[in-house]
Amino acid sequence: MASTELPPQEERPIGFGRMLRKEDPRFIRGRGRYVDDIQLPGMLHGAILRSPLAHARIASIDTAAAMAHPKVHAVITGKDLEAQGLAWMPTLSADVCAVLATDKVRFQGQEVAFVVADDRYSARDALELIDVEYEPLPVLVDAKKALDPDAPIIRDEIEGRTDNHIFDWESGDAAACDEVFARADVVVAQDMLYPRVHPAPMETCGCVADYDRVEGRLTLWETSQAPHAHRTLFALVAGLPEERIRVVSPDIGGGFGNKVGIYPGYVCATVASIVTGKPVKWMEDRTENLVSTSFARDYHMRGEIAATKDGKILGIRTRVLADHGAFNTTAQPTKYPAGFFHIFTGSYDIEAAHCKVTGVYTNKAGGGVAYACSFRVTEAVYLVERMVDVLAAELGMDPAELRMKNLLKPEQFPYENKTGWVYDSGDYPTALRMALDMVGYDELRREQAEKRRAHAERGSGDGAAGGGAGGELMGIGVAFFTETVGAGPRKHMDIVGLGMSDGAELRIHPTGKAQLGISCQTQGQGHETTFAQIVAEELGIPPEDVEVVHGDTDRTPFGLGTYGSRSTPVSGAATAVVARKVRERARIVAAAMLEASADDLEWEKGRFFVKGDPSRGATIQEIAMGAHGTVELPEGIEPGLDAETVYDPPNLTFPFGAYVCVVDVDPGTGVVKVRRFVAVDDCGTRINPMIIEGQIHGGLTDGVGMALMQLISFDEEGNCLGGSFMDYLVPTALEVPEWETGHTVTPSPHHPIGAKGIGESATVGSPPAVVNAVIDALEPYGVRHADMPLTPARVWAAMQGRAEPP
Ligand code: PCD
Repeated sequence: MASTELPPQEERPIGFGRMLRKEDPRFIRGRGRYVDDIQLPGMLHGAILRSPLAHARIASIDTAAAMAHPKVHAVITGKDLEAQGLAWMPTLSADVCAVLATDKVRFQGQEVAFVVADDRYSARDALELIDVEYEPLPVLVDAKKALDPDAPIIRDEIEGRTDNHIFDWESGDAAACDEVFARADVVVAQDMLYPRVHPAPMETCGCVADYDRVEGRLTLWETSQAPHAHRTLFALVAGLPEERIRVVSPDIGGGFGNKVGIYPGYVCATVASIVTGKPVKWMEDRTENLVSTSFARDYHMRGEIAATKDGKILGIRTRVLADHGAFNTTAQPTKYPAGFFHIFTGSYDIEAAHCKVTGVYTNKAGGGVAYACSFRVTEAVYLVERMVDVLAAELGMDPAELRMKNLLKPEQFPYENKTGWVYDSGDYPTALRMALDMVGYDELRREQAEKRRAHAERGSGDGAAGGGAGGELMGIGVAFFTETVGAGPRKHMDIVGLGMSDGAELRIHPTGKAQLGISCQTQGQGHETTFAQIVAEELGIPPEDVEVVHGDTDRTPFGLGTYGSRSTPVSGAATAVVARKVRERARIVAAAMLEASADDLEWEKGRFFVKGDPSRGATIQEIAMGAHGTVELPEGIEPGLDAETVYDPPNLTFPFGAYVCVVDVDPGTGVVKVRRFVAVDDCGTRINPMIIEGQIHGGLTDGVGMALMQLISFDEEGNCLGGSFMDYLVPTALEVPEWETGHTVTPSPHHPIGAKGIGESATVGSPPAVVNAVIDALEPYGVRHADMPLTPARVWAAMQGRAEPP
């Protein structure tokens, strides 16, 4: 079957397998319901006044003219919020962040005032009537200068603060590293930047806040990847009773980590609703989303790798400077300020590893979220996969062969790496071999050798200036990655004190139809389908008959939300467990119905029958009716089949993959064309291969964007240069090849159905594959590294021996 084909309707799965997404009819008919579709009677509209300057003291704010606008209902400033103790709010990372600036602004685009008007146009018009007097301050843009003694202090509102230092964090064993580096034949080092990028979901962030003054009840429709966590934080921050807060995440137009945090707009809209007594909608525009909401990455890394001369990797160490912007609004489990960066040992059997990460403030938007990445795994994978290629170049070894030599072996699992992660399962060499076979690696290397010969003959040196002289440069990039997804065991992981377990509730109606309530939130991944498939697999109720409820705190059990590819590993496990509980209840009911002992019953998908007499049985639908009907149940057994559970994962899951990218670089222009891309992924048991492929296609496209196009940069004054899609380039079908995907299946031993996450694998694995390919293409020019994004200007500069374009 071709990979995109679906089985015919009569073979559709009652359980795992390809099936069309249950949610798609409403999306393709334009019936999705996003936050901005919500219209409430009497609803007002909010807009945010943002700072044009990156660092400035606020001398005064005059709101009189805006207040006088006939359609304006309220203008809220930091001073107003201060009176309620709401001018600052806690971040997800033990810092505070300004809701509306009081003393000064700390990045361009920071929230300064909130206007509430009859409609969004009037609200925006009135922003221009607010008069803010700023006194400019020196601006800190370069993270490398953040700790200089003469650097401007960004967070001088914090008592006693005299620098821009946020944290130092270490993992691994520095002394053990020193020892292996001392005895290694070869040591290579490389500085690299994983630049600031932005999740840029199709739908920007926004909310509708509706505070009922009589009932004291707040309903908040939000673009949130974590409705339950948001409700708890709203209760803690605003002092509202948690049972009177309902957070609803309706359809979400992409999250990618951008919708994990709580943004000032949500708080302002809530305050505005309390003040005006009316529902208030706030939706940001594209530029607001790009300049003010959570960015990702911005890791300045120095990697070092030590090896023997025949290519056995002995140790790896890295020093990282992390630019967190003006507020530490990154979202990471409390114990790990650098997220899961300490999985930078990658997929290799390494004797010693050490990392040290230093976080600093700069005059940029705060963040450092896991954009399609489980808490900084992306940075870690990029580091190690680039370093392996740098080592291969130094040793003159083929990068695929060097990887094969160092990959963990199947018999080493479960494997504890040198920074304490226990990889659950894997068969790495098989995946790499499959990827190399699929792409025809040896043949490609032959083609490349030929092209390089021709190129050299025609004189590669002046190719750059000469517009195509010497022909195209061909590059082949290999990357192998291991992820750590499914955060996570409560004993190790929490976010602001909330343990990372997830609940699930399963109701079985008398007619045998089911309703599953889950705490995670789909943003496009297709949970309404795949979670129904998990129930179907466990109970034999067709997925069409299982309604999946999510994204509404009033209707679903508590849990930490969707990010870090945790839904399948945690909520998916909860779903399998709760379905098994239902099955065990069904066994007792079936025994009563069949007048047999529960132990004498056997289960086949969807039906219990008496051992040795398959004709005496009851389907799950019959049992459901029986359980709700008048069947006499044993002492102490409650009627019905409903069950609930809370799942605390014993470990994370460790999906992995082998990627090969082929590029052609035009030596005259530096334009990179991705010719082919082969991705072999392993996410353990596959629930819906069609959805998995969709996830991978999307992630690969994102990865090409990061590697070649996307960048949020700033000028010396802190002006954001990536504030629109004219400057911040997101990839389209034109920039990407026809993806070639393959897979292996190595189930997770501790997950009830053996599944691992997949949502972020491709964004994690593809940037190093693309960059490795481009650097490989530039081999005739002696290029060892160039930083992303590898735009034509940067590639061309690298060919001239320069790090940056002029
Ligand atoms: N799956 C299957 N099987 C397996 C796994 C998985 O089937 N084994 C599927 C599921 O079920 C779903 C999906 O697939 O449906 C995914 O999954 P996961 O991996 O678990 O993940 P989740 O949690 O669900 O999700 C999340 C992710 C993330 S994280 C991100 S970024 C992104 C992804 O997801 N985002 C998004 N993807 C996506 N897609 C779409 N469409 N949209 C969006 O937004 Mo972060 O951290 O937030 O940054």
